[in-house]
Amino acid sequence: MPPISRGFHGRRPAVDPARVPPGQYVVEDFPVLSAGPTPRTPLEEWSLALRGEVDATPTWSWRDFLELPQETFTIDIHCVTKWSKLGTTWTGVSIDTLLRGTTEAEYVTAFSDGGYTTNMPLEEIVGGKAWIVHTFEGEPLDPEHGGPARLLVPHLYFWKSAKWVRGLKLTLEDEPGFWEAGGYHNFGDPWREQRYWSD
Ligand SMILES: Nc1nc2c(c(=O)[nH]1)N[C@H]1C(S)=C(S)[C@@H](COP(=O)(O)O)O[C@H]1N2
Ligand SMILES: [Mo]
Repeated sequence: MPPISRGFHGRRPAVDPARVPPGQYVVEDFPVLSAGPTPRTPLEEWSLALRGEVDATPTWSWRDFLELPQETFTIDIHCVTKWSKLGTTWTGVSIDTLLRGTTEAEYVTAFSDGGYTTNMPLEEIVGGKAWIVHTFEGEPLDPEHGGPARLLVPHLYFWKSAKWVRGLKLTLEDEPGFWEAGGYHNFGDPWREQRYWSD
């Protein structure tokens, strides 16, 4: 028996404070944050596309997508509304695997069923830093969390991780996405607390 009661907090795994960006708190649950209704695209109609300034603009069906090399990894995620969730495990396809061919593009806009968009410099999603994921903790990703597939860019605030993603548009110029045009920071680094335009 431990000498001191853990009180009303219950049993919690120890948190390494070095993993929690400034102003964030750690949650055990997985909050849902969606700007609109959850789209339900049947898998037979689903596709993933590369568009814009890239010399190969492939489209993958659901089956094609699942046949690409898959990676399973465990990572921390940080929402601008201040929750962080540590040690989440995902399976999906690295953006490096999707981006064939050369590109002059400097920026990328992810686009989703339902019209959501989010933008970032292209270099933020290559080099093993981002994936399109379809499995969370070994189970198909819930529609509420972006299933069948979402972008995952864990080193930026979670609004960059577009749910229900259907493609990536590569661009020469930066094009602010849904929340970026609505007052959220254009880059969104949680370690620099880049939450809003003014940060
Ligand atoms: N398509 C789409 N993607 C989205 C959003 C959205 O409203 N639509 N919300 C973003 C925001 S603000 C956050 S914090 C995360 C929330 O993901 P979750 O609901 O899985 O926690 O998804 C991001 N991706
Ligand atoms: Mo968010």
